[in-house]
Amino acid sequence: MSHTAPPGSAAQQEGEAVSQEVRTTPAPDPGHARVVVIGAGIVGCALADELTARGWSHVTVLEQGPLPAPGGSTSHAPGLVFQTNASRTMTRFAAYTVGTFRELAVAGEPCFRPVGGLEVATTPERWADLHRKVGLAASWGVRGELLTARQCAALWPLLAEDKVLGGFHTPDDGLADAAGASRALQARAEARGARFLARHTVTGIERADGRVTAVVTDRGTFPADLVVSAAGFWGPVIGRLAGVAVPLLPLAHQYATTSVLPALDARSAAALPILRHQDRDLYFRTHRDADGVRLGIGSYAHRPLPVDPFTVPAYDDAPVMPSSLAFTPDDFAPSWADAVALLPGLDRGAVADGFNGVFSFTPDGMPLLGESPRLRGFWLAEAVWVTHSAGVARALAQWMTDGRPGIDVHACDIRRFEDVQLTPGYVEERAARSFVEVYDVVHPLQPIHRPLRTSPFHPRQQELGAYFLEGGGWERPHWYEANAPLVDGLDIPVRDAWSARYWSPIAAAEAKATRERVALYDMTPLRRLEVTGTGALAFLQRMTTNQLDRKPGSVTYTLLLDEAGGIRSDLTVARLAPDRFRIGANSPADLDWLREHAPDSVTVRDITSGTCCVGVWGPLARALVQPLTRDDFSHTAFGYFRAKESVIGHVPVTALRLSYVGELGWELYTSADLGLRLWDTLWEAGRRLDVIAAGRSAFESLRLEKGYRAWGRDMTAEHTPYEAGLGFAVRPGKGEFIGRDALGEPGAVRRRLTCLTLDSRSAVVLGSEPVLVDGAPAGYVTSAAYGYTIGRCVAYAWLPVLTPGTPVHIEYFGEKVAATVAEEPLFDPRMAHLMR
Ligand code: FAD
Ligand code: THG
Repeated sequence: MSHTAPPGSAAQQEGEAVSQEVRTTPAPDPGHARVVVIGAGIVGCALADELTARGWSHVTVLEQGPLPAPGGSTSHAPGLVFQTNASRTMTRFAAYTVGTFRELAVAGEPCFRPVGGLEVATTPERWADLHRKVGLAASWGVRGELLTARQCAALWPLLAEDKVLGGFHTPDDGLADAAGASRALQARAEARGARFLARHTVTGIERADGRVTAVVTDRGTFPADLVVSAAGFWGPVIGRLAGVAVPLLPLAHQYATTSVLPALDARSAAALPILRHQDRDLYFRTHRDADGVRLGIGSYAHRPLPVDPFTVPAYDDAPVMPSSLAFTPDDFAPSWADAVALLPGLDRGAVADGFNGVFSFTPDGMPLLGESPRLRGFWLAEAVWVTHSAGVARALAQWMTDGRPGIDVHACDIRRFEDVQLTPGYVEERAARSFVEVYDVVHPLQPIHRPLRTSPFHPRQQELGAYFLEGGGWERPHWYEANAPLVDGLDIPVRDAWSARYWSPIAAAEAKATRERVALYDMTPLRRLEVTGTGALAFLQRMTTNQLDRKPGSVTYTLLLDEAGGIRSDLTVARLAPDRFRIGANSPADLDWLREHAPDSVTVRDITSGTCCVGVWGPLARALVQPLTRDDFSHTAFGYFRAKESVIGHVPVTALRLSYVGELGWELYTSADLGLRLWDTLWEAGRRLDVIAAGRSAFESLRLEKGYRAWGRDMTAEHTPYEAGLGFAVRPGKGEFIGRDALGEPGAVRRRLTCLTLDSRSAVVLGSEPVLVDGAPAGYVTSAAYGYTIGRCVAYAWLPVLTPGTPVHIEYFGEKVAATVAEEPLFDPRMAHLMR
């Protein structure tokens, strides 16, 4: 990439003076800090194990039920572990859990049996999805291969071969004994000094000055420096005691056991892989007892059966256990028929036993991890499956120990939710949907049609036929049907069914109009922070990597790093006045991270909701904007990466000259009440230039052509700036900043965020696919989009350092698609489009 060096002052900050401007929370001392873990299910036990392994010597686990089977979800989880997940982090949590459980045994019985996993497809859609899943497995390092129907039947003799199109076999998946593993982990933690107290019901969380101080139980109070709620589906109850929203919904899920099946002999049954029949929301495993072999059948096919965590009976009042509700046979009847259809031999048996087991679901299906921003010292480890338990425990223990989880957790972080996503109605509705979709083929862009947050431009967007998808609670236009006539005559490759979903050829027309004329982009969902106060400059200098000591009116692209040099976020920082900065940020965690470190002389505010932003981009952007303002918007008077307070028509705006799509233009910000007027003013003035509104689909294409990274997808805290190709935003010489000392040499990287182009002009990939170098998996795609200007699909991927021109393959639905390492950026390397 070519980058213009900011012309900022070379003045060096004095290290000492600056460091006083950042509040540093003293790291908890594992030797002295008192940790109270609430709940001794698999998560609490694994956490006690990981904490004590790191030298935490005052760990107390409080459990309301008896030990070792306290009555939570773990007590009777059938323990199927399928590692492959759309999320790389979840897959790695699972792989670590398998590794941990494999080393554990209770009374000579192993806590994990690697019988392998088999997912069968009975519909073409699922069969196609299994091809995609093999790719995910390869991307994340899980062994697996596709099998023919005959091979599936050889592995699972009961299968109706004629019903099956094929299967996905993962030899390292298997069965966890969750209750046994809990015992083994508890024993290991106790041997290192942890204390487990059964029959202690937590009834209160004491706090002072925004910190936890103690946990109150029915049998006394336990002073605590750190508290972790590992209370499973009781999470919201503990959350209420702490004044912290815990966005999960407990739902019952049916699990049945058959009568003894003579067709299954003990020896062959012991080797049967765990089996998933996701087209019918079913999974299977075997159970052996003195009488013979039975099949356990789990079903997600039934109606959502929500449970109010506040009315769950206490252990002694529950008929079986608090997490086990009475079986509802009517709900199971269709699943039984589906099971018999797949495994015809079953019709000689019957359902002998069953229960409706309760566990946690969240609005996005991901766990709830991390320290609450509302209450310091109060951590959550909720909505975690057995499958991910030890991996989650490791990340959390690491996080509590040195402030870094050691793996990208942003999609699991409790801070990922907006306030509006924490309301009970939202949580209940979305969590129930997570239940319904748990085994569905889910497209990465699959929409949720519930307008929640809308920008002031929303009515105009609707008039233009916007196709909306949700992001961060926002309705975001992906393209506008009004632009359909512009598609005529464009040469747009035909797409396969999967990549054609939630996509339209209109995106190509919008991208073209942006490169050739001018387009309006709704940038309102971009998170905006304001940092003010006498210490603001010194504070931001210390928090970020680039030189911000430049004159008011400057805009700087800069990074937030953690102490290990991992990228926590990338920001644009506009210095609007000596003590006033406007930041374009990413996740909600950015706000918390800055607030946590801000000294008293600095105020950090999130101003996203009260404001809005429209990007006016394209070669005609100046022709559109200049007549609307009395300020000089010429290149000399309003340079690239500069900011100005101005007026557009009657609307006061803050204008930033930058563009994530790589074209001339401005981001124009104003207050939300004036947004519609701003949009209309621009739209009216733009008519003579054939201005269009353009959506995120074009935006993605344009930003990838220009080589601009998206935090959370292309890079995370697992990556350093030099690896991510962002060394230009790092000024190690400017003075102290968080992460500086861990950075190393720019040239010393062993992997790189690498730009690839697909060789065939009609091929596309979407992201998360494995990349093969010399035929072997060597990395994975982060973002991908068709580059309409360059006429090829662009894919960014994490790969070992490769020279441009190196041929590679990307595996897409089982096909090996040829691609080539490219010099970046692909579009406008000389910056001619931006510097005019
Ligand atoms: P729990 O095991 O529920 O532990 C929480 C503990 O907190 C409980 O023991 C509870 O008593 C205690 N507690 C709560 N409130 C208090 C309080 N106020 N004071 C003190 N203690 C308190 N996962 C898989 O990975 N694979 C599967 O195949 C699988 N199948 C499942 C099948 C069924 C039928 C069910 C119900 C779940 C299944 N799960 C499966 C999910 C899995 O069981 C859970 O996600 C997991 O066990 C949760 O562990 P936990 O430690 O968070 O919660
Ligand atoms: N607009 C604003 N803030 C933002 C974004 C934005 N903050 C979050 C995220 N998006 C940040 N990402 C980028 C990525 C690239 C650029 C801007 C924001 C960019 N980079 C130029 C380059 O790499 O050549 C310029 C870099 C430089 O001169 O230092 O423009 O969309 N407000």
